[in-house]
Amino acid sequence: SAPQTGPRGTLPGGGPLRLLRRVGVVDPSSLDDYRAHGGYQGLRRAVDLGPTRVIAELKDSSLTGRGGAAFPTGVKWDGVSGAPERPHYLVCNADESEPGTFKDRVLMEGDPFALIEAMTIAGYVTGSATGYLYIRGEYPLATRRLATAIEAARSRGYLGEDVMGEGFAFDIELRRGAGAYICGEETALLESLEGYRGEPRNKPPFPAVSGLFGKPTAINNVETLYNVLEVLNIGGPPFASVGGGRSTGSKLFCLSGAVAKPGVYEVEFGTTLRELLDLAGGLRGEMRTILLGGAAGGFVMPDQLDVVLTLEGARDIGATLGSGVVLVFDTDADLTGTLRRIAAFFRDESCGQCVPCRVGTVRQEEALARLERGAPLGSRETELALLEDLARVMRDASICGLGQTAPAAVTSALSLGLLDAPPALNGNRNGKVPH
Ligand code: L3W
Ligand code: SF4
Repeated sequence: SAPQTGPRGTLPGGGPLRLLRRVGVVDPSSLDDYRAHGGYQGLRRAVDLGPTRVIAELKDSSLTGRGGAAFPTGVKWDGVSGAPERPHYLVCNADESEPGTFKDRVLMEGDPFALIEAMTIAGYVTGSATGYLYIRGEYPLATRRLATAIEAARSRGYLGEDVMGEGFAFDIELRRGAGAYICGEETALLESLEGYRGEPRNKPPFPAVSGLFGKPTAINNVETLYNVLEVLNIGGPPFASVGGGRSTGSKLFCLSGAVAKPGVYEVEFGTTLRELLDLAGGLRGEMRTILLGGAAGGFVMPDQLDVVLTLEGARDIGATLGSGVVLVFDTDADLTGTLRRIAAFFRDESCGQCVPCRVGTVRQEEALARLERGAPLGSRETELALLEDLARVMRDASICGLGQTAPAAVTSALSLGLLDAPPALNGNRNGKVPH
């Protein structure tokens, strides 16, 4: 399993670990052990406060969604909670499939009861009696542990018709994905839950208004829900005092590639990228660039390592925190080949519903493959201009985030001149790739 920030139990600055504190400590199969480590105190507090005050705490905390788009959680829950149409639904998006992302897996495998508790709080606050936990099909261990945890919670009255004897009903249905990346897009996920092909819907209406079976639905990423427990644990304003703006609390990052100790690391928002890399034992070899935020993210150059890890800090250098990916390339890495494989990934995973994405992802991959082979149509400059053109169309005219962000890494590489050199000078010396 992945290493975390050490010394165990503390954040780098010495504060207590927030999201990972029970991972590797608690017995993931034991409800009693979970309770002995603070489990179900969040639900107790939520019930004592009542839905309105929990939402106020969440708004005070400025907690934003950790799936990449950073929408305020309190606003989302408020919308669903107050929607007149019934029933309401809760969905946890555990279809973690962004390349280089493995933070939710570590949470679910190591601390599964916390997700059950957080979903129960979400169900209570949004007035949803049913919660769907949609988990990536390729996460068998996490699935088994969650299924065991759901059973245990049900048998002890933490799920069911009368949760903790508090007079509200909530239960969880565990659903496994079948390998499609697009089903992590929230409306495709809803389609999949309803039994249809995983094709995204147009937004608006947002799921908070018209979601599962057309009913008001709160959809949250796994890491977001663990943060809700922390907000209830310490209170909204103290949570908001860490970091600032839309980046409050702590964040999990997934480090891979040319770092000494790859894994999941928890840091408070506001930590610099350099400090995060130091936690992972520093770089392995000489750094060429870092892909920050995932396949839909942007590249960071060696002179930008002091970037502050907040949504705002990443945006200022043309990157994004996305789902927390930090993929490090050394000077031996084959960047053109990697970008071509990212393009192939998006081509493969496009649902094919809209033309800009269905065709654009094919053309993008073809252009990168020609560049990789050193056989451009016309000149390299013509190919680079074509890639820019394709990126504009995909960004502006695709229905969903997949098509809109499929060219992001390519655009970032172009703007930083990372593809300017022909392949032989572009790090394609020994075929070594970071993953
Ligand atoms: C109510 C409004 N709700 C927006 C909700 C919306 C959704 C959330 C964000 O994600 C990210 C991208 C990549 N009333 C609302 C509203 N909402 N306005 O807020 O919505 P949106 O549409 O801005 O983004 P999105 O399409 O849900 C795009 C990231 O996803 N990504 C991949 C992520 C992969 C993982 C993973 O593997 N775990 O997270 C790829 O693009 O960072 O920022 O709930 O309904 N007025
Ligand atoms: Fe499907 Fe791509 Fe269009 Fe999204 S952008 S709906 S994945 S074709």
